[in-house]
Amino acid sequence: MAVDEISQVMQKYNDYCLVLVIGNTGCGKSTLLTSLIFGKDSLEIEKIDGKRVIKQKKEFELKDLFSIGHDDVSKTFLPDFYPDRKNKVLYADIAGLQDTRGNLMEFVNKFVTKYLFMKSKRIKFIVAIT
Ligand SMILES: Nc1nc2c(ncn2[C@@H]2O[C@H](COP(=O)(O)OP(=O)(O)OP(=O)(O)O)[C@@H](O)[C@H]2O)c(=O)[nH]1
Ligand SMILES: [Mg+2]
Repeated sequence: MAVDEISQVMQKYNDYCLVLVIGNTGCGKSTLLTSLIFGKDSLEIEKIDGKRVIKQKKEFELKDLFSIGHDDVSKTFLPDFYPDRKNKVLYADIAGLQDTRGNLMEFVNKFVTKYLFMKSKRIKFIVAIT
């Protein structure tokens, strides 16, 4: 998702309820949203570099879902969106707090998240605590 596409998405789905997860980087926001949308069967456990990590199953990766991290570097940057047209819900996978990639990323993340809140008529958010 490019920066200029964010405003287009927010405009297109302006009557949808925005659903997002707020929490520190790496707390499982992308994983939780994937599970909320497609159910826990969309996920599997895989060993990467000797560590057990949760991943999207191959068939769900094809749907261009939210990226799940598997190392110590923050994964999500600019938000990825998934519109649930039946229920008029727009899921947004946003960057985490305390981004490991530095202050500039942290600043952009805060700016983008504030923008989403300002542009939404209705919001439901989950606070994830680790
Ligand atoms: N044990 C366990 N690991 C989890 C759980 N949820 C996510 N993880 C793992 O935590 C790591 C980070 O998950 P993400 O979903 O990418 O976390 P995030 O909050 O989106 O991270 P950023 O996008 O970097 O801010 C991945 O390796 C997941 O497999 C959980 O409920 N239990
Ligand atoms: Mg993420």
